[in-house]
Amino acid sequence: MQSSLRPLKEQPFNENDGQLVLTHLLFAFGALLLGGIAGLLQGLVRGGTMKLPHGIGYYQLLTAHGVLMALVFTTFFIIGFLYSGVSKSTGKLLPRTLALGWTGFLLMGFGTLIAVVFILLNKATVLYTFYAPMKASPWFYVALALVVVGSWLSGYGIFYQYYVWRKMNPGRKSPLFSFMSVVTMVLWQVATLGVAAEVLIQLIPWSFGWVDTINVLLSRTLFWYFGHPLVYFWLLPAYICWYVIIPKIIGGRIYSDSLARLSFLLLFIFSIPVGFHHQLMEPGISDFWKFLQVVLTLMVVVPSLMTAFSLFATFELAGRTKGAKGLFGWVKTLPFRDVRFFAPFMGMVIFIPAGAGGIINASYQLDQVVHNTLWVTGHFHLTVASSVALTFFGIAYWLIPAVTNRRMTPRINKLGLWQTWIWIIGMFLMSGSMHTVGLVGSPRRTAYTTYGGAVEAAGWIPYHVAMAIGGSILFVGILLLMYIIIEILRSPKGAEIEEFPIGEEQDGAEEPPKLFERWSLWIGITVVLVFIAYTIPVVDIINNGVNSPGYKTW
Ligand code: HAS
Ligand code: CU
Repeated sequence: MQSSLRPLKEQPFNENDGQLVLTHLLFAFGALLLGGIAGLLQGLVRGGTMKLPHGIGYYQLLTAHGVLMALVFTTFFIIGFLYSGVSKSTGKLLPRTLALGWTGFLLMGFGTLIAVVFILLNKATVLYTFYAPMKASPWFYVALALVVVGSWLSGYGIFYQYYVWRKMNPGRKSPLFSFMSVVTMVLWQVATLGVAAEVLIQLIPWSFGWVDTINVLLSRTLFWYFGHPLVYFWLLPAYICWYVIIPKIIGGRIYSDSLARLSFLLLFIFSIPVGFHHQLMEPGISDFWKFLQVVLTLMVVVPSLMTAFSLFATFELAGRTKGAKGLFGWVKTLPFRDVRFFAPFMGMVIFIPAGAGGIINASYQLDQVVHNTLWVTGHFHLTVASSVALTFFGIAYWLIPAVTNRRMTPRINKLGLWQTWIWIIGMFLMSGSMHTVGLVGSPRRTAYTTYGGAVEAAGWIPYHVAMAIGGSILFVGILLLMYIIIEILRSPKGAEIEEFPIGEEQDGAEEPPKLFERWSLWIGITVVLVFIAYTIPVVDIINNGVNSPGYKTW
């Protein structure tokens, strides 16, 4: 299944659309490189192997790493990827869609630049969750607001394109890719209301000194109202690849279009009213409301299990049509030497233990053991930094050639396979150590310390060293990725154009219910659930929350 053997008769990708997509992707990978440098250094510091020069702080690097990786890399990549698929599946982007996409990009890009400058000036060392009462420069929060507003505009572009497509195609179900893009962006609109409220109503007035104190618990609650769906905003585009792209690459069919749509709708509904599972250990929220949100958290696991089922079905059916025998014979028919498949596939495999770790975190009592330890850091390096990141890398290898009308060469394929292996090995070491040492209590968000020679803490050091080694291997993976991207962009635009793989359904598949595209219904259910899960505790937090002045802890 090497790419050199694939015959291609692809139509050229519209040049204007391609430019918008490519600009987003390159910005994302630039952020990944800078965030990777910060990650490498902080890993080495925490492992006790180096000291930072020129007064650079550990927490300053940690902030840069988190903001650039978790917020900037993901958001820019996702918007670029969604626009590419919307263009591919609904036809070339309309002028208004393009205008919204570019305005969104400029606002987000400008916001990112300001935020990074303030982090580098050491005026915003508040980590990527920017918890109050740590107080950054007000311009850092203004910058974040710009990023959010920019991403809203990008979302409106996708909604507009979808709206026009549906008007012009009455009665037809929308293309699966565009439907999923709309769900992802609707989720994002509803989720970002929380962080927008936190930033605009609380953080900006407080950091400019217009008010003296801030309700800390309210700010964290608004943050996590946003922070949990944020992780699904990262995951859903990876799921788009798994549901829509992968079937085509493996020469199979989408197992069920209706099941895919339903799982996206369930992910949307249940991913929002669950933010308290990040605040299980926080005082000031009563057990009942935490418990209710834990139940909803376990509900949001269901559509991921549906996804796992659907993927296994796709793989097995594809294998059987190729003549696979026995219970697991189909595994051998999968194209492991095609990086477009292999990188996302390893993301799926890793998502099995990663998801199991999430269920542990969500289990109220177990969270008492792991909360604020390196276990949680291990959890999110398996989810977002492995399952999602590997999928995004696997997409980039064909998407960058496809939108620039180039070909993914066999050499790129081979380098991509190497890159995937390097990433897996680095992450196995790093995240494995984080999980293990977290279980014996090593805290997260902490610079190098020997805790005055305490015996328990001495036992953590070898794991921290293993984390540093894993982190260094991952950094090599980032450098190789950069090399691959440059190599792709330097390759000539040839007669053959890389395929944009979009899967098709099984023959004779049933139409999805019309209800699936009645957005008022799904948004309505979500709003009702949010009100049930949040109204009483938030009123309580507003009335009884403790107000605090700001602190500069760095
Ligand atoms: Fe999480 C903390 C619970 C999923 C990211 N999570 C975090 C943080 C991040 C994060 C960034 O309840 C830290 C935030 C911070 O800075 O404090 N998480 C969950 C649960 C899930 C979950 C229940 N998390 C994710 C995903 C993330 C992510 C996805 C990013 C993309 N998480 C928590 C909780 C905390 C938390 C608590 C707070 C902890 C604390 O104390 O602070 C679930 O959604 C997971 C469901 C997933 C599955 C797996 C399905 C498997 C599939 C693959 C199939 C494979 C195939 C291939 C087909 C049930 C779909 C196999 C083929 C073969 C041949 C083998
Ligand atoms: Cu969560």
